[in-house]
Amino acid sequence: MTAQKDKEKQAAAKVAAGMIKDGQVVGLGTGSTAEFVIREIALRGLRITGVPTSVRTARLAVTLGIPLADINSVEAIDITIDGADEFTPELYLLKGGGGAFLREKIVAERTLREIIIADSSKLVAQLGAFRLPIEVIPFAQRYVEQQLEKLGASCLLREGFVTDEGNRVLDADFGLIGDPAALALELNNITGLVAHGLFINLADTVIMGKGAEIVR
Ligand code: ABF
Repeated sequence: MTAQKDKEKQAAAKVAAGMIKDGQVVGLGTGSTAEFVIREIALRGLRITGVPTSVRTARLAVTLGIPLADINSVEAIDITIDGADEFTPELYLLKGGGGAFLREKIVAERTLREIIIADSSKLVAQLGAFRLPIEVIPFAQRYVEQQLEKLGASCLLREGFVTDEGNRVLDADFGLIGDPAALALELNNITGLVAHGLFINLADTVIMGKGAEIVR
């Protein structure tokens, strides 16, 4: 199954790399799927400036010789290519399995064109089979857990994991999420909750493995 998934990730990565033009500022995603497109960018010798979504991605880009810029030094990001843990036909995303979702979301908000690449196992009718990652400041961990429990979730602390911003991650089980947009609004109002993995209206295109078909 992994070999098939890798083939699909590679196929999607090649199509996505074909959308990148020399001279662009390119958001570089995090995760195994995003790694395929970062390697493809280097392989093709695309002359871009990368904005990494994590320390892990920055290290990979540096080893591959891709020039990077600090996100606060660019006026706009032309295109970003990133992965996801789940996506729906409406292009709602659940992201964060890799723990980089705060920076991924900031890059996505600043991107003119957000391209998601994924193998076909990531397409779901409803988000939520994958626990929803929640980034919290340490001081607020128990408070945020209590607020999430009031919303019906059960939370697991991602043991031994610290985000690039020095925060903690709770993986929240809400069950299948009927209205991701409404849940996202609720979560945005919880003090101390720094980010969640629901990406609503942030993806412009999803390129899904198999025939690397473009979902939209
Ligand atoms: C990243 O890619 C994360 O938001 C998401 O969790 C991860 C998916 O990882 P993979 O591509 O390895 O399945 O964008």
